[in-house]
Amino acid sequence: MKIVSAKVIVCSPGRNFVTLKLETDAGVYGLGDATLNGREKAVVAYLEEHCLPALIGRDARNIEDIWHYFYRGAYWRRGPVTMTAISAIDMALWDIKGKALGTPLYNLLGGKSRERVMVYAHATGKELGDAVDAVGKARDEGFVAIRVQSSVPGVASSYGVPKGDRAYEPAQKGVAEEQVWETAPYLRYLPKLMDRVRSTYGFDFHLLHDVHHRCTPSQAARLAKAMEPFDLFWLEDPVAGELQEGLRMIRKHSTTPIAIGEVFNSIYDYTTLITEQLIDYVRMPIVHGGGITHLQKVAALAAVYHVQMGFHGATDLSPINFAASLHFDLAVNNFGVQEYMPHVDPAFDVFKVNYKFERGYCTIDDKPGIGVEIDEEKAKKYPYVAASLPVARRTDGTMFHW
Ligand code: EZ4
Ligand code: CO
Repeated sequence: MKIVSAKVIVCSPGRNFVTLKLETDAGVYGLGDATLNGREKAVVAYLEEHCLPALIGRDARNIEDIWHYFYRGAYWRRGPVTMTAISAIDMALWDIKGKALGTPLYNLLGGKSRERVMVYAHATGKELGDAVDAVGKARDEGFVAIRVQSSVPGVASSYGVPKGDRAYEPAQKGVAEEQVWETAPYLRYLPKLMDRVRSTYGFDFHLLHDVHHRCTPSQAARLAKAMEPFDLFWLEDPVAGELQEGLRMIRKHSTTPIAIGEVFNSIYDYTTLITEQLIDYVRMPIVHGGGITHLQKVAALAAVYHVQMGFHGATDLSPINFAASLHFDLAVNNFGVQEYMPHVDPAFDVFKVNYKFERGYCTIDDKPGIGVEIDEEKAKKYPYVAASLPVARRTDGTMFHW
């Protein structure tokens, strides 16, 4: 089954998405997500200039070999751009395999370990009361796992809080917006927010929070300890991901579960964290972490150490990635939770999806392969818009982690 054509489709139905379409001489085609928020064109160029010419003519059935061809075959390996390109190729090949065999992806990954996938909602507020209300709203919608974020009093801009009444989308048109952040007031504020959430709604639901890389190791250790009375499902990205040693300090002081790695892109980002049992959940998504082929290896390593999967699922990952994640979540034994941020309507004008949300869980139908379709004519109605993620500075102007 030879790959006869490969093309990259860039569209912006509400936000930018990069999609890879591979066609075979058997008439079966596959789709893969290649979206890297704010760096979309770098992946497009890497695919078009460096990968796709070498892909034409290869046997689409040999997914493992093709993966290693693009991973080992690139002397300059790893990194988000390269790995996102490999992920897209890998997803499209698994989509082809499923379609060729007439079976959904989860069957190729070992079959269903569960019938539905627990997802967590985003509850966000411009102030403490709003955030608490947003948790109540998510509970009313049936969510059993909820991430809460809110603005911090006295801090100009906080991660995860939308402007006006729009849905939260961190990337903004043009060059990066510069935001102002300070960690100390946040450290004082977060326990108050969590206390109010738990005292209002009790403990019979999973509560999550994303620190978004904004603590030093000792601040993170202090925060994780302060979170213990609130029984978090996880504290996400407490320190910047590249400082792996930072996780040791958190573990010394607290048993609050830790999730990390939405910015990671290979198993080597995780080997120390998993084998030293410094984390509880893997966040690296299929779209940035080398695709299904590589995530299977990460999930297997994680399983040995009783670490669970908790895929990143923000709206800047396309519906193709979300569907692939649900197949994976259904299949692996060590599944924890899946992030769920519904896409805005125009995205569903372009992508026809095979999953649905119902009372706290997502299910996926049994269409072969990944099962999401793209309407290429509709995609043309939504041309690419250059956009960037914000950057953050401290109040004195020092560049900081966003
Ligand atoms: O900021 O995907 O847990 N979710 C997150 C996301 C990330 C965005 C960056 O593009 O941290 O909202
Ligand atoms: Co995050």
